[in-house]
Amino acid sequence: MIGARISSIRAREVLDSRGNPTVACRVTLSSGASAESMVPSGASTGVHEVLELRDGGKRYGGKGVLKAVKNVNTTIARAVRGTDASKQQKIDYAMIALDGTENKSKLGANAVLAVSLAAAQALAIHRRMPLWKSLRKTFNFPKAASLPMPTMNVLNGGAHANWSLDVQECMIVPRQRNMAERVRAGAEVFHVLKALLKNSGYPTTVGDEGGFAPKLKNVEEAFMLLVKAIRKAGYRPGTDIALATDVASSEMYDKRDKKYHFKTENKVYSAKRLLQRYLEWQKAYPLILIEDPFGEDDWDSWKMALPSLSKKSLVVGDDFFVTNVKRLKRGIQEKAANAILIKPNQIGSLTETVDAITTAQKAGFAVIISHRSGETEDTTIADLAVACSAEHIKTGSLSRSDRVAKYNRLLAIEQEMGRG
Ligand code: 2PG
Ligand code: MG
Repeated sequence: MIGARISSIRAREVLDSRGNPTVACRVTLSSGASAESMVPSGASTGVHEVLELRDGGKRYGGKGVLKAVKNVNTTIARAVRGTDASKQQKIDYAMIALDGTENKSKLGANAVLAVSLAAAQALAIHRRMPLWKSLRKTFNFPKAASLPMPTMNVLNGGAHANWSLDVQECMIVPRQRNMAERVRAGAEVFHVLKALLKNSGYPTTVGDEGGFAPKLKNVEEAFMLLVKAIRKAGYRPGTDIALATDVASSEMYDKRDKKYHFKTENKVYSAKRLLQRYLEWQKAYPLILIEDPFGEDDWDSWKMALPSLSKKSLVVGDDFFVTNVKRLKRGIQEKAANAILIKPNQIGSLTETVDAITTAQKAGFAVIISHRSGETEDTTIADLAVACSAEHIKTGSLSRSDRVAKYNRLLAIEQEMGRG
């Protein structure tokens, strides 16, 4: 493509929403089109994720990313410069080959993904297209573009909020017809919830993903509060706004006794007993999505639970699949889940991310494009969700610019699609 050759690649160290260093990368094409990406970072990371390269030592408590930055500016830049940015697969596979490891530990997945995203963003500018349209052109997604249903994490727990709740996320899922109405409904419930918490004497400070983090009695109380807030805001629970949860149960699984430890509630569950509790939640609340109900290597429990759990909810693998096609294919074959959470930095390149998305879609799995708990102002996931017509996007609560940036981008995309 004329003018789309990569002429320069330049990475630098910036901060994420938790104040930790992360990689930013600017890619400039021969036409002059130029864009800068920033990569996110997780806290409750899956053991099977690719490696995020950190410097160690004293700077930033060991979390510096100068090694990853250097890898971009030297090794990767030398290999990728001159490549046509419309050949995303070629760029990504060149970096994968250069790295040569299973988990991108040589160059760092944060280095590789930063280049991968920036190349796609610069190409969109070169093509004079919004990113979602350009991604569709590059990857030829089979389904028509569509706006995802947001899953909004308004009550934060687990590792994101100092274990105020045993489950990591209690989310609301506005189901209105268009994005502007979904964002409005979400924000209205968020503010009603804040008032409810305040009136009951709970703190209304927010956790890493912008949701409230009160120390509630148990998960049921969290769901009850959400239903109350939905009603009070003038919406019908289930019909207008449903519920979702990320149990993030790998954080609670103990390999020694093979049980799930709800530390805050002081309860211990076998997988069978835990499934019973999930089924009770489904009976009492409009719970349409359950993420990581079982541990990342507890395959038998996933398989045991799917037939009953999937009657009312999407059963979503996050730490379980880690956006990895190999794990996903096993999950499809063994009937372990019916949906996948997609996080580009779990696998480390756009091409591999899209591979996971299309593999999932072919198998009839639902796709949820997701942020990380450590985020930046980069909004690529909003465009990706629309481009591949994901059923859902998970990008936090209705506060903090790192979260709201993605909702604002979805609002802009709705207008770009001529639907705003
Ligand atoms: C998750 C994510 C995002 P983290 O578990 O789904 O909400 O958290 O980025 O900390 O892995
Ligand atoms: Mg998760």
